[in-house]
Amino acid sequence: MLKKLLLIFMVAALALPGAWAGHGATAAAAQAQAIKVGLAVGITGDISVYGDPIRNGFLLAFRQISERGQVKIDPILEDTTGTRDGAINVFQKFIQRDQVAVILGPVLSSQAFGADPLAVQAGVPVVGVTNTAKGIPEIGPTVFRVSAPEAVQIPKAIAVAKKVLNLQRVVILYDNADDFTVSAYRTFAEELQKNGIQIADTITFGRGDNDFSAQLTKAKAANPQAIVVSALAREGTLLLIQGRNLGITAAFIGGNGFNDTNIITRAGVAAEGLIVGTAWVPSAPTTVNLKFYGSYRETYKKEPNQFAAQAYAGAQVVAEAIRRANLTGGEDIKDQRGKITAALKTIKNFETPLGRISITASRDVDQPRTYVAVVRGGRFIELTPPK
Ligand code: 1QQ
Repeated sequence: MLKKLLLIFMVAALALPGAWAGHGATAAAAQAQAIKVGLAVGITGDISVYGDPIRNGFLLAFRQISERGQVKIDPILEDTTGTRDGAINVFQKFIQRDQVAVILGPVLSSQAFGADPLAVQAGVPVVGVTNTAKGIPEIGPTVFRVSAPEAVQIPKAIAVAKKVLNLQRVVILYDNADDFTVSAYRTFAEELQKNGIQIADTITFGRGDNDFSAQLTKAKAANPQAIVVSALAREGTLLLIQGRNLGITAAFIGGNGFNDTNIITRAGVAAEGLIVGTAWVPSAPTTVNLKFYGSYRETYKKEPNQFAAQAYAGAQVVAEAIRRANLTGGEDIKDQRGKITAALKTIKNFETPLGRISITASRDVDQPRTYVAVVRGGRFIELTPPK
């Protein structure tokens, strides 16, 4: 099991240039007590493929922020596993035992719907970095997210896929046991209808299933041009592999659950041609993204993915809110939580690897530039429709 990880950061004497250039609160930060930030991540269990890059993104950002020395942050990492109860337990520890000032996470929307209400009740700000279902900020007045919701991403993916594949007829396969996959399924169905694309069949499965041959056989029989899949990574990977083994040649169009390079590694050629809406591409040519991409590869000896980039962005946003809140660490914990909540609302046009993002009046993210990607040659590349 993962031990509680407690990093007490040294404060550098001088602020370094970069995303924080122009702010000179170094002396105040040097005097301050560290502000506790809870990181709720599914490190073990069926969502560990997501948890690994998310943890890495958080820790990389906080290490770089501490090196700049403008805010003093004590990140506390806890494993939620993949369950709703796991997230609830971690939130309880963070709120009561650790007395954190702000929480980043949890990974899944289904976990957020269970755990975020505890934070709302205690007045603790929560910033979701990967929750994309409808209704996340609406959980309560201290809930924010930096992850572009599926309601924004799916319409773009369908519009591009329609042009690229001349899409007229699809089958939908979705996991009816998870809040995010159900929410994304509804958005897919709505969007397909709006675009006049026929849904020849709608077939369900459940999180934890291993054998999808019945569903895939049914899907194949409907002879679609594409199979639209709303799934988490584990089931999504199995669906791709088993679908190709059954001789399905139709394209696969996936939701946010597929935004993971591990799926490509595991599914191999079965992942080729997969189309997804994505909040990040490695090639985004901004200074902050190039720095993130390079330092992630150098630190972890692997490629970052969308989730790592979103975690990094979320940690940046939280650190910036702490800086703006002008905390000394000596305040009452209620005061810290309230001031960080207020400061989060002031984040506008803030430079991250996702581009310049803003927190809207309804505490959702406004991310002007998002992408549609396709797997080609074992990598996600941006997919642009023919003119
Ligand atoms: C959600 C998601 C998942 C794919 C996050 C890893 O988007 O649960 O909202």
